Amino acid sequence: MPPRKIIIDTDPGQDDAVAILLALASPEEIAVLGITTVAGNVPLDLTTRNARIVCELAGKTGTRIFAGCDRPLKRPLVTAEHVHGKTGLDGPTLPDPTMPVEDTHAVDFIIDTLRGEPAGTVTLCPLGPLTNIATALHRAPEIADRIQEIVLMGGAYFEVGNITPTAEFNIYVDPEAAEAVFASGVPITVMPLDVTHKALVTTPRNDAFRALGTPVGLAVAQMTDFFERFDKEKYGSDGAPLHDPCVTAYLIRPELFTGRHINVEIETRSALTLGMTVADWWGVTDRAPNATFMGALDAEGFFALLTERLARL
Ligand SMILES: [Ca+2]
Repeated sequence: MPPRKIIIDTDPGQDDAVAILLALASPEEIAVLGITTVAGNVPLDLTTRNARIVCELAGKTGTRIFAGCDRPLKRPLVTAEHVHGKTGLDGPTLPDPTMPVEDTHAVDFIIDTLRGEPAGTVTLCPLGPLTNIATALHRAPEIADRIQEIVLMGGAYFEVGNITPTAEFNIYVDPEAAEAVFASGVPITVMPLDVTHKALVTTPRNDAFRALGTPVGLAVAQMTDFFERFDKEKYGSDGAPLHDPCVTAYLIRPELFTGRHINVEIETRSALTLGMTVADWWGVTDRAPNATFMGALDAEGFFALLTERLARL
């Protein structure tokens, strides 16, 4: 099988960084056509900068990076420096990036790529708020039929929320964009907090990254050290959840994940539950299924894959 062609849409973020590294380390399974950036964890200038830093860390300076939307569709931007630090990539000390950003806007790149590649051969992998994807679908509705699949990190059902009591960050930041994407008819696979909170970087797992003895292994260990302090305090867990790498791991080893094909709707009006992913896990409505919502993860298999692939960079 030829590698699967993907566009990574991202707001790095330490866990975005690990997701990107995993994809770039896996050319047999994944061909990264481009990385598009969006405002989310930190503002757009920083997410774009961080995407370049990560590609340079991986030694993949030929990767094409496109800057996208700098704010949500209808709301002011909410960021998450309290989790990711001031730069969004706090932890390791990495050099200022020198590789270029493409002149084309991320939304134009997404549209042009989907028009140019054979229908059904390009997968979109959003790791941040869905602003770029929703904007592309709005501007060129015909691309919906050409997208192979959208595999995204966002939402929660049993874990409910992380930025509010009922909402996960990526969906909360741009709920109107999420609503448009979930209504698009494109096949969607969702990695919610229910799964990503099972991808915990325990001390032995982080030691395994560090023990790779490479710049990538050390940087990943330092990134995880930085942002796990937040989750340890908040949840009392053994380590930080690696949210976004669940998306790229799924493309390589889908059998590590199990879930249900269900209806998922996005709350856009309630003050209390704005951005909630209302997931009909138990099938109590007759609303049509529109997403495969993951619920379980083989965490040992996930970390074995991640460590093995990061060792290649
Ligand atoms: Ca992210």
